[in-house]
Amino acid sequence: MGLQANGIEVELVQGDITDQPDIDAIVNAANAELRMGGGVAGAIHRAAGSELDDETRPLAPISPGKAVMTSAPNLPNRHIIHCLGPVFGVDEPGSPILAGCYQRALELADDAGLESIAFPAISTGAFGFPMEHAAEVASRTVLARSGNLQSVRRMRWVLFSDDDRMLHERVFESVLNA
Ligand code: AR6
Repeated sequence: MGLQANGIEVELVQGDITDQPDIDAIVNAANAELRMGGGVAGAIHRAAGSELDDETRPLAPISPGKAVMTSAPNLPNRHIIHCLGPVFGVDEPGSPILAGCYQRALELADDAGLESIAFPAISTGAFGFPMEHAAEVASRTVLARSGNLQSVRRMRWVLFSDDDRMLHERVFESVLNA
């Protein structure tokens, strides 16, 4: 389904973050070492291969709430933006740290002149954030930050299950249409 925030298109789809060929930058739910992991980081590093490790090694480690950008070897996108989300209940305060991830990723994409960016639901897997709470943080950050963007015109959330997509649809609709 399609929503808008300050004239920017916001899409919520069910799918795999490594299969978004019409998007300039995909976001990785990274670990601090920017290495292969489970979930999103596993899928991205598996698809990208060792060329990605060569790029990320000198940029690591990063701290919670931070993001760095690399190229996207062997993927259909121009860039990967690696975000380290907060571990729920450990990296506190969790909500502003998670909001910082989204904000920095949007800034990096915008500074690079990119038109489109696709996010997974950062911190909602291994890092334990409740999905609804994370969706509220993501949608509020979009609402707060989308007015400052110069080049980004399209944002997509790629949710792994249809239940997660429906939950995001409900939360984003209520925040963006309030
Ligand atoms: N495409 C889209 N979403 C996915 C995919 C995929 N291919 N795979 C999983 N998800 P997670 P985190 C969903 O654990 O919580 C890693 O091991 C998943 O269902 O990838 O930020 C890293 O190495 C969940 O809703 O990220 C870190 O150590 C969401 O993406 C740590 O986990 C995020 O799940 C990061 O944990």
